[in-house]
Amino acid sequence: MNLCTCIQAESGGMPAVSPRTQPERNGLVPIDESPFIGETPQNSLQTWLTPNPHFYVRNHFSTPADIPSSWNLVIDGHVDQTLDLSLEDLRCLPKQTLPITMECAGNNRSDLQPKVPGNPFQSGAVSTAIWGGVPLSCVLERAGIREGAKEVLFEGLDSGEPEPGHQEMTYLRSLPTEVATHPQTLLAIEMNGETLSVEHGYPVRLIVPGWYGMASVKWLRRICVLEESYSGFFQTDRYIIENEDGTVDPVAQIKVKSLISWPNQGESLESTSYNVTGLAWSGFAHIASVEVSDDGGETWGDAELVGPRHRFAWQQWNFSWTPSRKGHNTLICRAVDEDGNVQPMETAWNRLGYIINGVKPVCVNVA
Ligand SMILES: Nc1nc2c(c(=O)[nH]1)N[C@H]1C(S)=C(S)[C@@H](COP(=O)(O)O)O[C@H]1N2
Ligand SMILES: [Mo]
Repeated sequence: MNLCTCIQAESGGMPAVSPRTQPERNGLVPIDESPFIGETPQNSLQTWLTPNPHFYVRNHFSTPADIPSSWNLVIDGHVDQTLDLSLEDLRCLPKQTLPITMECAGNNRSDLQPKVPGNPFQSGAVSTAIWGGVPLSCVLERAGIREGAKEVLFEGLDSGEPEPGHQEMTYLRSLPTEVATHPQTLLAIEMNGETLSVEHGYPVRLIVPGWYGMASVKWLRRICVLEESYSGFFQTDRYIIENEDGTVDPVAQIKVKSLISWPNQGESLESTSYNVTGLAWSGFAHIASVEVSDDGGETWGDAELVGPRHRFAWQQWNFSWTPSRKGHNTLICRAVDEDGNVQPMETAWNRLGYIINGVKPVCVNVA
């Protein structure tokens, strides 16, 4: 299988795909300016924890300019008692910290063929932080979820027109009650030991472990327990996969995926042995194995899983590689999780450009 997309591959010259050269803003590679969207630079896809200034940012609307001093988090709807919590109230509740990888559903969208509209992310709309906060279940328990609850709806402080001409709205997303009450679903107030920054959702954001980023609502102002399913722009018009048979699946848990963090695209190498490094993740289970191929998937070698091993954070891996031929070489990796999910060779193309988890070739030139 020829996966390489380099123009000069056949001549054995340098790959046409060059490493990122865009200027960085706030440490991020800019994708859009208003609202600001930026992805993690390549050099921060080589570490287990993403430094806060390098954690990708994805906003649908402008960042809320100022958080009202009267800010309180309201928990209402189908509950025994409505709660109205200040940041101080939340700080007094039992705290949990957890390393969690967050990936935007549109990560790698620029790799899709044919092209689709939407933010043209390369590989950097994925990052990992240790999130600190209060389990949402603890707050919902205090409010008392009533019999018959079906979903929990989360509302952010940010608002705008989701697309030109559309009516103005806030960012709203819901979760099934069992996901909302999962012991590791967090109301996060800290990121890598620091107070949450405004761009990442200060004062409080939701963190849904193992789910694509759209579920982790930033700048929370209201949590409402519902007896019915929520439908709204960000729930049923976006973040859906339209199947060929006419059915629709919501985008939910992160599908198994891996990337090569070194060598970089277009790197020039000598004919000697190298340590290829990378990351692999799945929202469904721990990573079971990662394999690497330098012959388009004819043969595969097992990578070694290294570093911390956590259920909801990506797994680092190493692979010792000695190029067997000079000139143009293409490396690919693929991951398998402990539920048996295998990273596909090719992404299932979809109109809105989500869940782009097909293998991603890295081309290098061996002298
Ligand atoms: N209130 C609010 N929450 C939001 C969003 C948003 O636009 N508004 N974007 C979502 C999307 S699509 C992603 S991928 C993550 C990104 O979080 P980050 O900017 O902290 O990386 O936030 C999610 N939460
Ligand atoms: Mo996203």
